[in-house]
Amino acid sequence: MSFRTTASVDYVEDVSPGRGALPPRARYASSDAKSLSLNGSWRFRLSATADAEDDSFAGEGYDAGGWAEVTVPGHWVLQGDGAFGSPIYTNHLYPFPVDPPHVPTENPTGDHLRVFDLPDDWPAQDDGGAVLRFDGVESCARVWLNGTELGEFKGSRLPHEFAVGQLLKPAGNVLAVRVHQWSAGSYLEDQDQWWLPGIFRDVTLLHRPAGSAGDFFVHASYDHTTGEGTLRVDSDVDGRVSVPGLDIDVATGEQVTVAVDPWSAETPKLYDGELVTAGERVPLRIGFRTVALEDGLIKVNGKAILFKGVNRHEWHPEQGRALDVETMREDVLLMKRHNLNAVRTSHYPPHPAFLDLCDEYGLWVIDECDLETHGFTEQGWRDNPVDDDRWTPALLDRAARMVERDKNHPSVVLWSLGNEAGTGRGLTAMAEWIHGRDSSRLVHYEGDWNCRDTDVYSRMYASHEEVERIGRGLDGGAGKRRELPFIQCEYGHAMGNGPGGIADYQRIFEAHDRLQGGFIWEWIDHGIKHPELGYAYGGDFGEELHDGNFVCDGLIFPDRTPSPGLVEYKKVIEPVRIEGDGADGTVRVTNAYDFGDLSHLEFEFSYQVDGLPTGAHTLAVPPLAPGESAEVKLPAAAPDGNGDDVQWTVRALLAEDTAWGPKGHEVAWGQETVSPRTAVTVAASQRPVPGERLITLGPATFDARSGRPTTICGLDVTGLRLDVWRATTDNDDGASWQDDTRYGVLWRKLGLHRMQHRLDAVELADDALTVRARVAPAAAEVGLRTVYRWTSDGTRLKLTVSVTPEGHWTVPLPRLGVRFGLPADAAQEVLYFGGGGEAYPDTRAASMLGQWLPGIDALHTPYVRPQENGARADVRWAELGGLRIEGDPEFWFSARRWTNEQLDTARHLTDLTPGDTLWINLDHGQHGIGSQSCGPGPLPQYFLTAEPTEFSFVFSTTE
Ligand code: IPT
Repeated sequence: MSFRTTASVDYVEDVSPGRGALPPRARYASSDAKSLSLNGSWRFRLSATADAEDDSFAGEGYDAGGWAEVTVPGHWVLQGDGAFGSPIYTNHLYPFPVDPPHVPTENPTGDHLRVFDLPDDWPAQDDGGAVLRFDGVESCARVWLNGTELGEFKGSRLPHEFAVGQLLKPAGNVLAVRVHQWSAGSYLEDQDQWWLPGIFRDVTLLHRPAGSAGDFFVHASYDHTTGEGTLRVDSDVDGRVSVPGLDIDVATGEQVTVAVDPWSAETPKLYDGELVTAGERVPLRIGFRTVALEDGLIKVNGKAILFKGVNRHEWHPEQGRALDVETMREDVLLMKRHNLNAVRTSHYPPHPAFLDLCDEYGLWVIDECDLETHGFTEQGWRDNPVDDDRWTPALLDRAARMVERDKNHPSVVLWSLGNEAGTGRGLTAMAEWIHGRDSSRLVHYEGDWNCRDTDVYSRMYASHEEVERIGRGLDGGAGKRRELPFIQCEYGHAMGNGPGGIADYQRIFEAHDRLQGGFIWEWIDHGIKHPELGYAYGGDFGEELHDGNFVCDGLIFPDRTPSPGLVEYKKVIEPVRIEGDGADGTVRVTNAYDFGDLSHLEFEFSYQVDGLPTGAHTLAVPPLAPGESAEVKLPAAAPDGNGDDVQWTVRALLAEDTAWGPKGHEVAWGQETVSPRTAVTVAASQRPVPGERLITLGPATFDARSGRPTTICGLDVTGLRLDVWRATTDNDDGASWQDDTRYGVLWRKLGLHRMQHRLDAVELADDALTVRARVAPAAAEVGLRTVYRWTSDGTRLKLTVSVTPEGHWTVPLPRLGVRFGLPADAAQEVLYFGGGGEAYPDTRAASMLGQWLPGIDALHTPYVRPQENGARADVRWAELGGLRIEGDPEFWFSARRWTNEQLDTARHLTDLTPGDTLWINLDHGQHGIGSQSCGPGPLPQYFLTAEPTEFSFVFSTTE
């Protein structure tokens, strides 16, 4: 005999999308109909299973006085100081046994209760109805109003509405919502992010007056050959559509064509209009634009566009996916200020207000459906819901809820079926339905490389070489795919330090028409603010399965501070190219916008000598049309550098305030060296003088036994030696599924983090102190024969390091240089002439030469999981604590209050505590960064190959 005691919760494991909700419809931000926000504090009771409590709490008169409270919108696991369970991060693995549609018995269930009164001015019962709207609940909810059950639904990041008019009372309405963390829907929501149950988007009661608007579809196209826009608003409820700015006043369903300014991400022209039905006035914001697949290209308004995009998850370090509008605006402003023009809403439709902002400020959007079944990859995609007809209604429901909600946004140019869901009939059904419902946009899905259902060939993390091949049309593939444009819906994995190599991708994108750009993975680190750990990531809440800090892979830190990766990306995708062409005093300016000219920019020009600007000039640049270039003569002759570097810098700045950036905001820049410095020479005129324990040479003393400097120019120096180790970055370590070129792993295996320094000789000659050593890891034949040669002219001290690899080196070096310690209080800041901001060989596009004065702490980039960071490129000289260091050639500079080894073992930022030594690295070379935490490693040209090398530094006292 078998029986179940839980009949009342069968819906949780039902593959259907739900019961009782109204059909999906267009979403609009406001209208003259009344609405009541039900956000705020709700009574809350958490149960361990779906059926632990009966539904009596939903009845009127229930006393929930003893319950806890939570804030709606919110996730209960992020509230109550741990009393309500904790977040789980698994990446693509389901955190429960894969037996669809079944979910665990242990199914955290949150009963939410809210009692509300209608405002005094709420219309009377007989004036139409009312609708209760949930904008997002994870993952399954059952709803009651005043004791009457309204229904239940799944589809976490999609809206659900219920008709409630007949149930409302003027006062004391009881709204009860039972939310289950796990449901059949969870199988469709296996996105790489935290599992966060709760009512995490708004709950709103909407009055629906008699004759109010139903669903409506704003069709607003643009004909670039005539400059005219065509508007037609199809509406379930008849009415009129007016656009005063265009003298439009037509009936719904009626088409009108007038001259308009088109909408684009660069020129987000919106016309205010209104849809007026018998019972409601709905403000419209209309953008005219036409999206088409033409000549194998994605064209908007007749022009092929280039996506300079990013994947955006919704994230806030304290609120999780419950974002307020100001946070959304911050994202959009940051994107616009960093030259991004596109967002993929990975991997679900965002809060609708985000799309309003994209319309307003101008961003191309790939709106992605709330669908991912990635965990089925573990079983060869067997039982994948997207290839099982029983699930198709749920998939179609999700597609419809996205398209109907978001169809009136001009910013949305592509619909995406979802992410990482394999292939199957359900996806085809979604694509067919979307194509049929909205022929004005294209359909995207990455998971099917044959592009059976899609209008664009999309891939993720393809190598430079493969992208180039695709660009040349040499990628083979099925017939249909050959005709399609290509995008990388994910590339440049921004986990930790990186991504590297994005400038190289951009060059390839720009070289081939078929390549229409890409979307960096991803926008923000999903770190959770944590009292002891700073920011928590996978495993920090005791999850039995987790993927560590793979959830922290954004271009901005959890607190939305831009990481160096975003600064690099801004430079790589800048819409104006400013390049020198040698010594003849001209600069080449190219307009890399798709639509706009350069009239909104002003150009500023200056020379700098030894990194110090010699005065600013304006540069007259013609208002070039997209794609055009001009050679512009520099308005002044270069100053004489007298042996110092001379560069020019040209900056393109906003000429006026815009919606997203103030006048003077830097959009693009270019820099070129006109004449290089002559490196400092030191005559080796001094003889090292041996003492009992110390050797003196010019301004330095050395330990006689080890040959190591103990003081240089009066500063105590410790531990100076060759250094090849860096605290491996996430991109060095690579993802576990990557091939055998994960150098972070190979370096550690070889022992480069535990190099032994054997002293072979300390030699005193008339003109030099020479220290010979061999630097090598235990158990290996490879080593680096190292010679430190010290000379001095009496005031200055020169160190020349020669390194000769021995044995058979099969890996590049992480870094190559010297490191040493200074007393912790020796310096609080460093003045240097070199590249500003963090840079590595393949992340140095944004490194602008100049004199910079960062504090020591500002030289540390706070990656959520500590790792190598903060190097400054092309440093000619640096001064700190009264010590001046000049390099020949230029060097990489880092300073930190802990050792590389301490950095290497730290798991969280809070593990790093300043010690009594300030550690300086002067590097001749650094290995590239690449993107191997989820993509290809560094390109060969960024390898730091072990080969015979010599470099030198000159130490002196600052003047
Ligand atoms: C790819 C996913 O689409 C994305 O959600 C995220 O997990 C990203 O990788 C890595 O951070 S899937 C990957 C296996 C290529």
